[in-house]
Amino acid sequence: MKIMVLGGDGFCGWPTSLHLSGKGHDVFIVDNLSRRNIENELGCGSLTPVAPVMARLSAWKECAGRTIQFANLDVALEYERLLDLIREYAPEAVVHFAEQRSAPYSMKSPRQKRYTVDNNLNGTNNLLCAISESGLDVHVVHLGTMGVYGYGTAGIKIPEGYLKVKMLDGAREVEARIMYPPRPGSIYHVTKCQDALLFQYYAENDLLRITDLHQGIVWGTNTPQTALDERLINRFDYDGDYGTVLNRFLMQAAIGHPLTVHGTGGQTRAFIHIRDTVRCIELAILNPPARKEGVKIINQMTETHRVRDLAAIVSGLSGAPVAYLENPRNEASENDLSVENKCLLELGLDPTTLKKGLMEEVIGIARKYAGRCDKSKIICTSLWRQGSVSARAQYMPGQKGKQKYA
Ligand code: NAD
Ligand code: USQ
Repeated sequence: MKIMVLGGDGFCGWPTSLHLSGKGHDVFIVDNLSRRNIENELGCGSLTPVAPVMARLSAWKECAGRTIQFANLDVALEYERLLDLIREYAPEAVVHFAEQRSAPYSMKSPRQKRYTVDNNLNGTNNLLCAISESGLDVHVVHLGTMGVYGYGTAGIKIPEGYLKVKMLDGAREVEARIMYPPRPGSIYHVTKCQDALLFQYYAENDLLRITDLHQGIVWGTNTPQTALDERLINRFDYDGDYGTVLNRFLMQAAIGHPLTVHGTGGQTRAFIHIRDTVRCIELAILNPPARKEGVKIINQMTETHRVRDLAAIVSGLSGAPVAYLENPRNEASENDLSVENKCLLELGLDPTTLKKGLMEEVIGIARKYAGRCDKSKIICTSLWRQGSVSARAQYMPGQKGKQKYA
């Protein structure tokens, strides 16, 4: 199949591109390298040494004998170029990763809030509008987030996108299937909820075929393809803005930093290993919805965990102490989360769950590149509400009285 991967230079997009190319698909990456620019803005890069994009592509050609094409293009700003590219390449599927994906970054200041909204919503609308204008039958596979649902606050197992409800019209009861009510917890998550409305509209009005993958937090770093050669290595975000919780804990364990639990660590979240991410995306591409079916929504996660339980597991593995920090976010201090993930299991996914060996593999990679870590970037500094206490204020290296250790 001909597959265009928007955001194919990123953490999920790069291993997905290699996986699809390795499976014999013809892959075309589109990326404006904005994530590499944000590294410069934040003064913090990937823990692993990520090669320049052209070096990555020639290393893949050398190792796998496969060519991946690349265009440096801003999906949110360069509509005509995107349209021309879609017309020329005529992909059968477009995988859409090309968004600003960090919740803390999206809450940093008005500039980042506005950038996240402009970038994510214009990018998604441009893609859908260009496919419609091209007249081609292209299946869009979008990477959405479990965070659109609000993490189980309704007290039921979270269904895959749609909810069966009974509505009361006076004494009359009416049954309906509605989209699960959105409950975003950051500006970033707001953009994913709004993407969903764009998908609904273009699927109904323009009959586009769209799959929205509501993905949990991705952990791990390498896939069999990215491990082939150091120039193919995947990025490993560890900083307070882009690093996600489990990879951060594993990296902190590797360098002997206390594990940075926010609040009580009672937040329960959905997780998926990067090796399953790439498999799920291929399954989604191979099983598109029919033209008039509406948006197909799939929960792309394999397990749920509470943050403090993860900290205890990683601490048990490594001996790292646990630091309970003031939570810089505005989120429920405790929540239960139960999620339906039948779709992918029925399509044949054999889930990779949290295993000692896999966690040790990540710790090993983090140890190997520990010298590249800037410890001053570890603590989260982005605040959900101005004036709230930052995690940094709570964590003062050398002043043990300021933090609580488990
Ligand atoms: P990432 O930041 O590593 O990758 C995103 C890529 O998109 C980057 O290479 C960036 O340069 C590119 N990009 C951003 N805006 C663009 C634009 N306007 N034009 C062209 N390219 C653009 O993020 P990631 O972790 O790979 O996440 C990819 C997608 O998966 C995101 O949409 C995110 O919401 C979703 N997701 C990620 C996770 C996770 O844990 N990483 C979990 C759930 C969902
Ligand atoms: N947390 C800590 N300590 C840390 C980092 C995070 O306790 O050092 C806590 C946070 O407060 C939060 C939870 O861990 O309660 C998850 O935080 P995260 O940074 O791992 O994940 P999140 O901000 O939700 O975002 C990540 C990705 C995003 C994706 C989302 C999926 O960056 O792109 O959409 O996971 S989900 O969480 O299911 O919405």
